[in-house]
Amino acid sequence: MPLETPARIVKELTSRGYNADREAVTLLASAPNPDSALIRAVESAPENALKLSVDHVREVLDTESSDGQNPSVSTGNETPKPSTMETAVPVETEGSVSRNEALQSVGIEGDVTGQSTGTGEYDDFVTVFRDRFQQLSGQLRGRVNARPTNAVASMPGGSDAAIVGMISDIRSTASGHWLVELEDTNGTFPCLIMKDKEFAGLVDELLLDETVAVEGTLSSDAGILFVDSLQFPDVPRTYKPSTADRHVQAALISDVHVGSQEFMADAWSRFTSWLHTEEAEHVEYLLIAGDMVEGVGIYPNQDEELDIIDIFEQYEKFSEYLKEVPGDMEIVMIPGNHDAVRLAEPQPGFDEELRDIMDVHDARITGNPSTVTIEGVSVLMYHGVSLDEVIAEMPEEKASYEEPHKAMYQLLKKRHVAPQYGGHTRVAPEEKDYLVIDEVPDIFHTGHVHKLGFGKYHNVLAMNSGCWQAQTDFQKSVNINPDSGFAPIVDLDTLDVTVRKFA
Ligand code: D5M
Ligand code: FE
Ligand code: ZN
Repeated sequence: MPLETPARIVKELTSRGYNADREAVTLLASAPNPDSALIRAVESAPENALKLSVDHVREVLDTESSDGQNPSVSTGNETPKPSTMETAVPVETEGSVSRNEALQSVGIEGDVTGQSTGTGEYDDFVTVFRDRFQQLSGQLRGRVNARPTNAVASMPGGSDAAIVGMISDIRSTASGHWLVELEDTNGTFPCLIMKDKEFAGLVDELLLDETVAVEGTLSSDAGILFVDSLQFPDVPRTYKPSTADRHVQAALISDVHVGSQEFMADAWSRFTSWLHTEEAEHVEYLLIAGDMVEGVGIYPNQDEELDIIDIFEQYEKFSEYLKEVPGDMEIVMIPGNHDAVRLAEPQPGFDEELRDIMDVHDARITGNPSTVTIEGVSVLMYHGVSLDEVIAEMPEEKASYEEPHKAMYQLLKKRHVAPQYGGHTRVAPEEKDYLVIDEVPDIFHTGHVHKLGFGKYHNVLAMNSGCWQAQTDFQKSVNINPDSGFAPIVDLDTLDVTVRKFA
């Protein structure tokens, strides 16, 4: 497993109380027998040395190659057994790699934290829906010559007309056509999509409450619009994402689930050890898209699978794991549905008490969703609860657990992270709709479904980043087969992705 060798070497060295130069680690990793080389290097290290130098390692390797296999070293096991979390010395800022913190930059927008105004009254729901409609219809208005529904109703029969509205109903007719009711601030209007239209295949992508534009011809009594074209707010096909102007990378992860018996501590520590190696020297950002901990009382009988039953202790343990991340990396995190913040979206970032527990690493804590700009690249971070619904509503080829990024494409197309109201996704009423995707992001990062999948939609990188939890009994019962222990790494200068596996 050559990829993991530097990580194991760093881990092994730190568990023995040593750091090493980056080049020293690389040299050890490339030795014919890294295990024995490492042991010899440690055993022959100068007294009081805290760090193995590259010269020292070179010396060891030279003698090793001249006297062949070193008889004093047992090589029965090719791979040194990684130490357990409890015995590993957390490596903070003194890893073998140093990142240029002076160049790092993070900006945050669209964060509800501290801005929440909702009281939960009916009027607040009206306000948030009006804001959503205003924002999304604004995106569509320039493209069609739309009129309000009540004005369309008084046009002469047979006229051409266009409407921008929210979908309030979708029904199939006896003859297999589709009747879609659109609602705007003036009323509703029925629109008929004939099954033989070339865009009829788009009907199965439609979700209730999303905003679309239609153009067509009115029936002779002006009571219905025969639709000739259907448009989504969408991302322009020609969208040109911004990229970093230096070679710098971000690790995009989510769903750590500390506190669950299935949290994969070994995979996590292999990941964080790897972050200390030369291979990871350009990984300067770690973005975590929610579900830091397993939480309590999230689903029936969850307590039977909890390793830590106290929610605060779960966050304390999580922050210990966070300490393993090199101190010179920037961390940004948002909450998910297992975290101890309100479930309704937008979710504010963690409260003071939890921030205090998690302040070990100076991580930036922001709401779900939020747009985080790193090195000029905007990343829309959203936990992803609505993905379950998109997947449930759409045919397999358009959105599935096997290809979660395709469900993300749908959210980009609808320019809203939770288009359908009233299902799994609970929406909190606010003065503005934080869930609208007002600006096109360069990267869209979600988690929640515990599946790794990524791809480009109109040049936007959509990344669903898997999880750090093995399959739970509960997931087994609902047939969820998670992708655990992967860390997708994004080059911010090209938006290329490399997936690293640590499980
Ligand atoms: O969600 C992990 C995955 O498990 C996600 O796709 C939702 C799914 N899940 C969670 N709860 C349920 C229930 N009650 N029924 C069906 N599927 C579910 P996570 O947020 O990590 O629990
Ligand atoms: Fe999760
Ligand atoms: Zn989740």
